[in-house]
Amino acid sequence: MSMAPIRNLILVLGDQLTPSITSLAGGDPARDLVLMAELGDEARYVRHHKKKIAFLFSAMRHFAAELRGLGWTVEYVTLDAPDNRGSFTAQLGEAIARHRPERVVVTEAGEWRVRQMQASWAERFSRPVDILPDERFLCSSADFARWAAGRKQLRMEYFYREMRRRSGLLMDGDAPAGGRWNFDAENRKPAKADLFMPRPPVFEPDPVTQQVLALVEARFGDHFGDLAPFGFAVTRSDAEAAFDAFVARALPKFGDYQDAMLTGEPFLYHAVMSQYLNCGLLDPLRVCRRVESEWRAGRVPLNAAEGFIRQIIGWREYVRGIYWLKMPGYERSNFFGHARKLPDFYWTGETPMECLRAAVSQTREHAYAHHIQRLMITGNFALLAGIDPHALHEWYLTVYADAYEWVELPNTVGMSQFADGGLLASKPYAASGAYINRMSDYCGGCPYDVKQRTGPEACPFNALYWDFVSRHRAKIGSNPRMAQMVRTYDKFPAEEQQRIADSAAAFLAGL
Ligand code: FAD
Ligand code: DLZ
Ligand code: SF4
Repeated sequence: MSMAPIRNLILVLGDQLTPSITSLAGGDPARDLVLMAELGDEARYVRHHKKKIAFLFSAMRHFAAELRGLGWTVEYVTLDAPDNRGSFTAQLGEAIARHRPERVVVTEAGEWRVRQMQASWAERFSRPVDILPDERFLCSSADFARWAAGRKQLRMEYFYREMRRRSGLLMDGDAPAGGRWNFDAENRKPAKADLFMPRPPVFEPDPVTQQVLALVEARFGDHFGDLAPFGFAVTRSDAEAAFDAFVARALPKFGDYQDAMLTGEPFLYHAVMSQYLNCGLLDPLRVCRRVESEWRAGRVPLNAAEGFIRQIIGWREYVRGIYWLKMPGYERSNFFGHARKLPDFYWTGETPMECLRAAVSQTREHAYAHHIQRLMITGNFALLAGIDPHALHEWYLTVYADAYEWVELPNTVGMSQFADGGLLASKPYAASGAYINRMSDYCGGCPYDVKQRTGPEACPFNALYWDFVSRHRAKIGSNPRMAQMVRTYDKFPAEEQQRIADSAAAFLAGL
């Protein structure tokens, strides 16, 4: 490429698809060059779901076009380009050697792994590398560390209230709108199949996406997941259209049915938006302000607006804070010492357990499962069965279109597996079949009997649950919310306790 000498080389990563991101905000389209690259290392550090790779490559290509439309010169290296070097460091080195920029500018990466690479570049390339903060979050890691300092327990609820005050979202002066901070108690209704269940809009692949789909099939055909049909939005305007559709059709019932699960309805009243938020196609704060205005205009109830905003300025910010507070090392947390191999059915979906079959099948199909499926089906089963939390972490990072370590790891290791010993969650999210039966219609179509506790026909979650309580009584008994379960177990007759241990062992032996 021939052009005037480059002042700054701005590297934009695949989850930084926001024109106002800090690396671009201080740049000058007339003098700076943007570099973006589709990289084998990034697609393979875990073997990502095919749909996730296609989504990101296509969104990156469309973002490069968006930047060119704004006057930027973008050097975009496709996966099959002859000068593709396969990794951030090698690709950057190649571009530096050719363009000899004064400085390299980049916004800090979302993952520890990539930040380590970024930190090595100045020395490696003998030139200044500006690593700028990612301002697409309400709370910086330094702010989170200040909030966490000196607290015995880090509870999301208190952090969330700070974020409400800081953002002014759903505030009436100093008080929370509606007089309460949290309306979660109203958000636990099981859903009923209904003819007018909303579905997220499907976007037909344009020629750019079609090219990417062919490339992904050729290069990553052996990765987990179905590539077709592909219907994600890959441009900012389509992602905004998907958000508009959610607001109009699903948001009003978002709160009520947040914890529900229904056969054949993977999306229910969820936003299906995390993949857009996490790569920068949608802006979290803008999305929350819009939801607040819908409530103020009387178009959605407060429990829906509050529940949605809490997920984004509460949970999403909180898990990121925990990630940066505890990395590196957090990925090796294993409070219960669990070491069992991840069962094959997490990849194949081939299990008679209907709830797990449904969750894995739709994950394969859509690269999506909603929160309660992740937490109370695949996560809960792994916890009860004693699966190695690191193997499970790699599974979640692989299979979901929204998965990046900063958000996935605390959700898996902390919230779902309690592997950090209770830093993030107030109790293990362990539940027997009764919970799944109450919140879903899966058990009706399952060969196992959810009402039986032991024996070959009993729902495996039941014996596994009580066996988990018994196995880990020393570690969970001091938790007030689990102590009750330990007492209940202790009241079972000795023969029943033996039947539980035998049933759990027989089931685990057959995994
Ligand atoms: P909705 O239910 O409609 O919620 C709206 C938005 O709130 C989401 O788009 C998301 O941005 C945010 N949100 C909701 N819950 C959480 C949460 N617990 N943590 C962070 N943000 C949240 N989310 C990811 O974005 N990436 C992940 O890799 C990821 N891994 C997870 C792994 C496990 C084991 C569990 C239990 C949860 C994980 N989550 C992850 C959180 C949550 O399940 C997804 O954000 C949510 O299912 C995305 O679907 P949605 O957009 O329809 O969400
Ligand atoms: C997840 C991902 C994938 C699959 N591919 C690329 C890529 O080819 N090029 C790129 O710049 N980024 C990709 N990403 C996102 C990066 O892995 C992401 O920037 C890091 O996870 C740091 O947050
Ligand atoms: Fe899942 Fe048990 Fe219900 Fe079957 S009976 S769907 S295994 S909870």
